[in-house]
Amino acid sequence: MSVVFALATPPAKSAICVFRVSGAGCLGGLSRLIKGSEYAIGSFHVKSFFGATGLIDKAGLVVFRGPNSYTGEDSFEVYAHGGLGVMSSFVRAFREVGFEEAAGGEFTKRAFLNNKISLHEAEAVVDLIDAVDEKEVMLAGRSLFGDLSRDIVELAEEVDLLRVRVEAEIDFSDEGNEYFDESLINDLLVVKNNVMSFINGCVTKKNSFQKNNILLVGPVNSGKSSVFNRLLGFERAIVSDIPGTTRDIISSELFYESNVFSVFDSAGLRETKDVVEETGIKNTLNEIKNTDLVVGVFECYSKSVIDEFKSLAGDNKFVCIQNKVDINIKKDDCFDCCVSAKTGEGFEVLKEIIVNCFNSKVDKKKYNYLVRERHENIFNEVVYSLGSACKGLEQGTSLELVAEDLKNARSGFDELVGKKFSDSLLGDIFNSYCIGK
Ligand SMILES: Nc1nc2c(ncn2[C@@H]2O[C@H](COP(=O)(O)OP(=O)(O)OP(=O)(O)O)[C@@H](O)[C@H]2O)c(=O)[nH]1
Ligand SMILES: [Mg+2]
Repeated sequence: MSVVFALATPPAKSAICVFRVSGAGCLGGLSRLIKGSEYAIGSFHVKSFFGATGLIDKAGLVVFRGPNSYTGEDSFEVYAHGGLGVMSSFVRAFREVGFEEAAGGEFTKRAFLNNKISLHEAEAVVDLIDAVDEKEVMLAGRSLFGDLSRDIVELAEEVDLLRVRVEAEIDFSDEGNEYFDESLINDLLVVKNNVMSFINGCVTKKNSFQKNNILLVGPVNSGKSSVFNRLLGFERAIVSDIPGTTRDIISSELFYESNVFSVFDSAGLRETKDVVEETGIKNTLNEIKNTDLVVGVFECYSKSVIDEFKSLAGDNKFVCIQNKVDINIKKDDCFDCCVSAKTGEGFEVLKEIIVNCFNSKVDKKKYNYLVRERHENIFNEVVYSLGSACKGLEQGTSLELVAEDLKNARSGFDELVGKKFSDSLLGDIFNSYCIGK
């Protein structure tokens, strides 16, 4: 394979930038770049790097010898000063010695092709990089560093053992013997249950990292934008005492106690003849349907008004808060929470209420592994094949068909870890990677 290089850190001014280079022959290019080959494998060195125009930088260097590297190939990493000019100079110098720019995910793809990691581990690498809070890190980390591979191998072996026994039965009956091992049916059910409990311990990104969308709604001027800003901790939305200030839906991310939420501010609802405001109100009404939690912001208590907003929220969770308690009498018994966007009073309680609203069953259940839709589809096929094998044994259908079902189940496990794969599958997986990974 060719020698590829990539900037593994973002192309932005920073203290240090890191380049990765991998591929047979890369160390020859390195000798030209550092004018020598005095380095110990796996040790950190500081070396002068030269391009066609002279010295580029004195930079850190670690050299790896395949197969003891991330990719399984000879490779090296350079830790240079993180200036944009330095980065361009390195890129030029790498090209001059014949290195090619790596595609996204190239390094991990090579690691997979060189049997350094399995396919699902390669997928978990992306999930770990994409993780934006501790919960996501924990789940992605379990798939990457945990026992997922071991569990899959064990289940595949259990299926293999069953198939061997079924095939022995086939040979046996070919020899004219009538004996049938009744325990096979029970053992097959046990394996199927083991597979089912393994699957129950898996969660997809869609379900675990469900978007926590929060929409602030309420009458005009109730202080929605002020509550929005106070939640975020900065002035994102325009606040004014003119009713109908907010027209567009404004959104921002809120990080709280290792949770991430998307919070949306919206136009206050009222009868209006203003065309722009009317559009804003329509947008609010549409957004209510897409949200997970609707937070109604009110200045004072009116059952009919609150009920109206509650009914707009439909099946979505609805939290009703009183704002401006610094100038109004608190109505603790009528609202879920009383706050003042002006002073910040009540916001810790409000954030707790929000977090608890998202403490869904996904959070309560302890999942072992993060999986993808690809895995889910394979799980379905495996369970279907095992079910069909069970039925076949119970109904006394041909043992050849039962063996075939078990073979199909086994092949699903091979697809999971990447023993069986197509080029298009690899393309789908690695195209979502960032350059340099
Ligand atoms: N005293 C006090 N004033 C507040 C509080 N929150 C908001 N206000 C004031 O109420 C007025 C309206 O605030 P906004 O946050 O713009 O209200 P809004 O609900 O977004 O208004 P629209 O976008 O027009 O629907 C502004 O003058 C704010 O300064 C509060 O907690 N206490
Ligand atoms: Mg507003």
